[in-house]
Amino acid sequence: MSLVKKYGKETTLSLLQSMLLMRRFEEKAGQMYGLRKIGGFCHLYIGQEAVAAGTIGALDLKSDYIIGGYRDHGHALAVGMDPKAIMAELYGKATGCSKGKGGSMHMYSAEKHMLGGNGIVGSQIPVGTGVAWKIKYMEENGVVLCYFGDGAIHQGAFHESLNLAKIHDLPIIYIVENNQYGMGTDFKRVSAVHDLAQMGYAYDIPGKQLNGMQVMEVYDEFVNAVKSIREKPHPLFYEIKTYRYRGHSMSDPAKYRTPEELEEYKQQDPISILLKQMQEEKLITEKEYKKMDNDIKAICDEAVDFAEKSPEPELSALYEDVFAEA
Ligand SMILES: Cc1ncc(C[n+]2csc(CCOP(=O)(O)OP(=O)(O)O)c2C)c(N)n1
Repeated sequence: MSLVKKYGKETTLSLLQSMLLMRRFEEKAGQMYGLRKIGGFCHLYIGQEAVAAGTIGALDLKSDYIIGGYRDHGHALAVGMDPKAIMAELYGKATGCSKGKGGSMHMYSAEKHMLGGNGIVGSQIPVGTGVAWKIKYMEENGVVLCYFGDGAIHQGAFHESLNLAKIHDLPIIYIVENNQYGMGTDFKRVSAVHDLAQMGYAYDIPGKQLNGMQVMEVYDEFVNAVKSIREKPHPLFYEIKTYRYRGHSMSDPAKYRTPEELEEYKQQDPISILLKQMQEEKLITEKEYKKMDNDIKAICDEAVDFAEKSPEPELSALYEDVFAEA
């Protein structure tokens, strides 16, 4: 049975909707960045949507947590954060999810268990491991999904974290989103190991490679992985092969790859693939898809309108949220 059939209309529609929201939101964000409405860094996730949708779709965010790197708009949308608060954060407005003081790399929501948005490459790996330790210590039932790029996998903190996670059997899934490039560098030029799924084995953590353009494969795997961790806590490691259509950030012309390569990946677009699979199983019509797309575009327009009309943070806000009350 196909995975689309196995999971049915409700689940597949929600995965499609989640990916489409990420895509349309970021197209809009890219456009607003071009108009200089958004300043600072802006790392788009376009092309990688199936990773966030497929993995986060398998969670229960009442007990589970996610933490990631600076390419975080997609994850923030996938956990259900308000697109208005995310757009306002990009605009640096007081109504943003981090009060306009974080920007693109610091999407955060305590309510949705989205622990960021971290700008230092690899810094989320020990922090996520710490959250998994807290879950185990407090005898909770949650799982942490910790995302990072292929550029983060050689950080010392990665190795220390995996070692600790295995020693204490922590409920964490490490996910390397291998989009094949760091900041202008093909990962094969900087990585002694090219099959990154192997990296967990050095710490006796099972590793697996997934196709990050096939959302249903990612989702199916994560439904089972999360279930196995809830039954008995342990760490897991996944390399999810994906591709970003845009440059590293808005200022990257992406000259390190050929137009043909980019085109080849666009032919495996995760949204088009799921749409086609759903159409084949008669789970969506062209008309329903068009309506979904228009509704999502309206949500993104509304987010821009909200951000435009929101106030700048007060100057005094500079001194707030610097220290936590103890
Ligand atoms: C510790 C540290 N070193 C360097 C940087 C600058 N930097 C930002 S992103 C990046 C490349 C990361 O690539 P990857 O993890 O593969 O993620 P991608 O951008 O491809 O999603 C670098 C070197 C940083 N933010 N932190």
